[in-house]
Amino acid sequence: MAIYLGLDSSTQSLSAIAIEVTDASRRVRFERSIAFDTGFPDYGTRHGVLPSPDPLVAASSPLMWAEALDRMMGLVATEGGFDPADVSAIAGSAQQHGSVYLNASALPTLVALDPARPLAHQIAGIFSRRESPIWMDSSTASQCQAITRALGGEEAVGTLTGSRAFERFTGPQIRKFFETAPDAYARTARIHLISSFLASLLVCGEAPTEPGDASGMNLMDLARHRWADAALDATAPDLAARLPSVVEPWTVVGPLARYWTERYGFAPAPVVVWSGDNPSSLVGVGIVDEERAAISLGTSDTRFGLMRGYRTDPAGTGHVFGAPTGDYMSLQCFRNGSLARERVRDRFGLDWRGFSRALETTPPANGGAIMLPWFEPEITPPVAVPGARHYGMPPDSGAVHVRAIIEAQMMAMARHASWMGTRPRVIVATGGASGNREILQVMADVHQAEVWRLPLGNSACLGAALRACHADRRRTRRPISWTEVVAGFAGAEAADRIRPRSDLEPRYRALADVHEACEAHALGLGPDPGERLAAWRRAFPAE
Ligand code: ADP
Ligand code: XUL
Repeated sequence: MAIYLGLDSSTQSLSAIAIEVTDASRRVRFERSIAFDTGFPDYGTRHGVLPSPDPLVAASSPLMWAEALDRMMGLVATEGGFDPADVSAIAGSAQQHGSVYLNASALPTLVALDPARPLAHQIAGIFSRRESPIWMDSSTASQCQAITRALGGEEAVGTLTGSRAFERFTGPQIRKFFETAPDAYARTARIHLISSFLASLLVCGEAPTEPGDASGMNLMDLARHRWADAALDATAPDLAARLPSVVEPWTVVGPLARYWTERYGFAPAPVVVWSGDNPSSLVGVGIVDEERAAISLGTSDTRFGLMRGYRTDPAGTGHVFGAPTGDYMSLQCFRNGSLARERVRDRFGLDWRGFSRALETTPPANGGAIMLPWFEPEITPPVAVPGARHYGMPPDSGAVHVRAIIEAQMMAMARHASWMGTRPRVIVATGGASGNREILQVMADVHQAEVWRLPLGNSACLGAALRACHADRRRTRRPISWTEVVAGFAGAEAADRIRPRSDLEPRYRALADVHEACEAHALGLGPDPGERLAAWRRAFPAE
């Protein structure tokens, strides 16, 4: 029997999933989440983010993430329902792009941790920057411009690193830190991604990163899987010495350190290099070929898929990351995901049941009501000045607003992912909101694809456990194919399938054009879409 532990430090919570894999059976032994806001109220986060007077700034506390890891490892040991010494390997994932800044005392402190005392008490002094910028930060526009200029333009940055320069990406964030706090930058010995920081805590050393998460930094040469000197030079001085190394995604970083084995009774199990939540989700939803795509409805909404060859988005809003399989993955990220849905829910005094009922009682395509739900600055398309925009919307109907936000989110995902070049017949849905079947029906109808819902909603965390399994089997010379790794947990047999209503195809195809026109108008790039909307209404009168 082998038990594999996966951890996921997301925007709002830390989760753990332990799976048991034998030749005959596969099952989940333990699943748990701790929400940061309620589990660690002393840090004062809201939805996992520290309050900031500047709407463009978003940061969180690396010490809180460490404390959460300590508490979760204790829960796995005491409530897992298995002997912690039976855990065969551990891997993890984390929200992407966020960075953690450590001073020179970090390594000696980690090496000397006392298993009798809580982790957070011992490591409070290892940071050269108390707060970590996270993916919701959009305060680095000038740094993005400077990096883009230095590297020869947007296309050049995209081709080299897999993405044009984005505000939330780690490189622009590092440049801002160097520009605004040069002394603290000088005191920084190591800059980690959140994933490599947490893996470093598990091995009490300096964990490397891997191409999946490293490609979210605007610093790695994506084709070569190594830091790109030109990108490092364009970002901050002496950066190479401050970054972790990049290794293959199945690399074992080291054994679980004495702090964890003595404190909680784990064996010194191999710790596999951690990745980002999106690459981890890719295998967590069972995507090991190009035929299916995935949509994650979490704090951010993301649409992603596996890519065998390397191609970038000509429009510049998409990303190419490394995949845990060693291939590439395409990804489109939307910032106004779950928190925007919650805004609409709360504005009309609904709970999630009421939200679902609104979707059931409103007609598909909503009589042409279009909302652009940019409550916060948006990533896709880039919107710096927040504010939801409405076209043809009755102002007071909660039900119409509910359908409008879901349809708009789905149409935006379908349109902005067209560069990926595949029109998947199956979309696997994951993330907190994928528990809502009515939302998934709209997803199926707008994309005209069958939507699969898997039994475990937290695919990033499951993906981490599956990566631990894959790496352990490689390590012990019993290699296992990715198809075999995901079977039983995220394969077709496990899915609840939601079919699209094919009669809605012309209606949504035409509405997507109206949505595009509204988006262009709202961005100042196109004329008033009133006439387009009226024409749509004539073509598809209310039934
Ligand atoms: P993350 O991993 O980014 O922290 P999750 O994937 O755990 O986030 O998703 C959390 C979100 O799921 C919550 O913010 C909430 O809005 C959403 N959610 C939970 N249940 C439902 C539901 N029944 N319908 C719609 N959304 C839901
Ligand atoms: C992806 C992105 C988010 C974060 C948080 O580029 O910014 O999906 O990984 O989940």
